[in-house]
Amino acid sequence: MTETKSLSAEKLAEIKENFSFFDRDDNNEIDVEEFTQLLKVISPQATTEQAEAGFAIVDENNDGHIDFDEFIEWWQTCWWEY
Ligand SMILES: [Ca+2]
Ligand SMILES: [Ca+2]
Repeated sequence: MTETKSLSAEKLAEIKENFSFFDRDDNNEIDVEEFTQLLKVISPQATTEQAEAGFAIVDENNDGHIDFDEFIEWWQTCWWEY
């Protein structure tokens, strides 16, 4: 699932920066609360229900956290209005 090799170092650094920004407690994982805040920044009209549904999709291994690999996958596929 990791396609990090196809990403430029620049792109990877940019994603990492975003990941760190939204990982407010710096534990290298994004929990559902952090994800909800993230989604509301990207998409202000998003509801908490949408955030929770989105979180479940991004959290591919269902451990209740989005790790950096999962974040990269999602970031590449979901540009929306960002
Ligand atoms: Ca976190
Ligand atoms: Ca996960």
